[in-house]
Amino acid sequence: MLFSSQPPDIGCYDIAFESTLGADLVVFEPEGIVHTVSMTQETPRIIDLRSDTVTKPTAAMRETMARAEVGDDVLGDDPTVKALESQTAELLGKEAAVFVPSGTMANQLAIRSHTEPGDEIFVEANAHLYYYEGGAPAALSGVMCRCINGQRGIFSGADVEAALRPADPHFPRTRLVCLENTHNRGGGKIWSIGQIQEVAASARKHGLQLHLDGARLWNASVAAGIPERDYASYFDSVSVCFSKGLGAPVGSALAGPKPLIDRARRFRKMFGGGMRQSGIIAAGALYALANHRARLAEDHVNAKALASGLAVVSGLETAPAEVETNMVRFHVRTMPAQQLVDRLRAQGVLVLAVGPDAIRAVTSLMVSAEDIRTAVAIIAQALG
Ligand code: TLP
Repeated sequence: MLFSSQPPDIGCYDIAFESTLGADLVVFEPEGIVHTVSMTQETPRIIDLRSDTVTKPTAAMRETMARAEVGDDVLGDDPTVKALESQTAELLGKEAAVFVPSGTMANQLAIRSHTEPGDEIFVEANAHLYYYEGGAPAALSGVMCRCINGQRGIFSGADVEAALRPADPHFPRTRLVCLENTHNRGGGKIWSIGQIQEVAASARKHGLQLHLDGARLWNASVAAGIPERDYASYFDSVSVCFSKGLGAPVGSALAGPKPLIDRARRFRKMFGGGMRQSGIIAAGALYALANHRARLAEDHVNAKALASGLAVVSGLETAPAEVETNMVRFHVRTMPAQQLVDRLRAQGVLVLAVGPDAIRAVTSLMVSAEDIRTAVAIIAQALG
């Protein structure tokens, strides 16, 4: 319970730590009558497939966070943050890592640390760090982005070669090539090691650095059975998120060689990302690394099941064979995507429109196999 002795006035208090959905409520009535109401029957369950960022910390994670040893991390005093940074660096086979509040900050610190204003970076046209980060490469690093059109986020060494221009004062200095694995707008697509090797070889031939947006590298690793450090070995820097499928409430990291991470730490302060007793949230990330990585396989099974269920719903187009991790993208043929999103919301199923006729659904530890079956039925009904 959230309180121990004196009941407050009159009201309802959520006592479930795992989730407020389907939770029990303690109800205080006049005359000091206290009773518990199970909401499981009465409240329709919300099935939240908008993102894996909606994951809430479990009771065990919260307990670990509450007990975390902390200190002032900007002064280098937080033992839990230090433990997370060294464990992340180790997992990714890098010399050092820096803990940051968000995946966006990790990516933008990488760009800022690899470049100087006026430089050019190569990004895939749908890359999160270009498409979804508020124009940050221009605003925070003063770089030019040269877009490469990929196939579900994947491009080739030949694409890198084709985009390169000769060293000439007319042109910006090209410094960095960025990849994303898994690729968000590519529908959770995994880069194969062969594809990475090929792009890395072209980049290296021309003296370019490589950054990986590995917000969901954990998913790629579990799905492909390839350790994170094997993927990471082709890159100078790698960003990872603890706050997506891993289920930590906050936090990401940037890993790489020590001089680069020292430089990123300086920019972290400049960007306002120096946190103080951040061991509280780092503890959630450490818990997630230890306990929530292997279970991502369940999310992948659920995403496949969702796509297979939707494949036979008329009015939709989906390709179950393209589902490699925890994301499903489907197209709506009979109404605008947003209209279906609104109808589904009214029925307790949350998804996101990612184009005029495209919808994204993401599985995570917040949804069960049964939720997936329910969601398919509700989506079929909303279209009917
Ligand atoms: N992605 C979010 C939204 O911003 C779209 C989501 O719901 O998928 N890299 C990748 C590949 C991402 O998908 C995201 C978040 C980030 C970086 C940024 O992470 P945060 O939200 O922590 O800044």
